Amino acid sequence: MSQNGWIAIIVGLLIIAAGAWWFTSQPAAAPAADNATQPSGETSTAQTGDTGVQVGVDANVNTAPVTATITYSGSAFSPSQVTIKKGGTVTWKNASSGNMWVASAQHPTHIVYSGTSRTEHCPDTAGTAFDQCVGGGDYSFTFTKTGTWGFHDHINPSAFGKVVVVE
Ligand SMILES: [Cu+2]
Repeated sequence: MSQNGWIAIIVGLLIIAAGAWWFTSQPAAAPAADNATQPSGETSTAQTGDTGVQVGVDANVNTAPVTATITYSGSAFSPSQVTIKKGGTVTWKNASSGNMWVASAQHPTHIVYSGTSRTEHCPDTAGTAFDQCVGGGDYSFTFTKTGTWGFHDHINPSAFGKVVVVE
């Protein structure tokens, strides 16, 4: 019985030693796997997602450019939509072989941006009406009103687009 008792103690110590070895050797590998999968898969994605949304909203408000360039091919504007900050300037490059006449919606009056019709505001020497007022080459306009402002080529009204002006 006493021999069995010693055997039991030795076996018990071996089990404890094996358990201690297992616990000390296991964490070395396990946390590495945890770090590789769980934090990046769960915690870090959640944080990135939250942060990303926050930054994305701020970025849209704060990083709207103050200038934009739109190229006209003669049949279409590219890009057809741009977003700029209030006070920013959009330049239309005429890459067509003919004339371009950029103007505010609505064709043919061009009344939407300025509140005045084409016959009232052309020629607009102050440049406050969103209207090129004549067929020609490149055109630039500085937007002082927030909103979504449609435009078109008055010579070819099937070509159109919009300028979004944000605060
Ligand atoms: Cu027009």
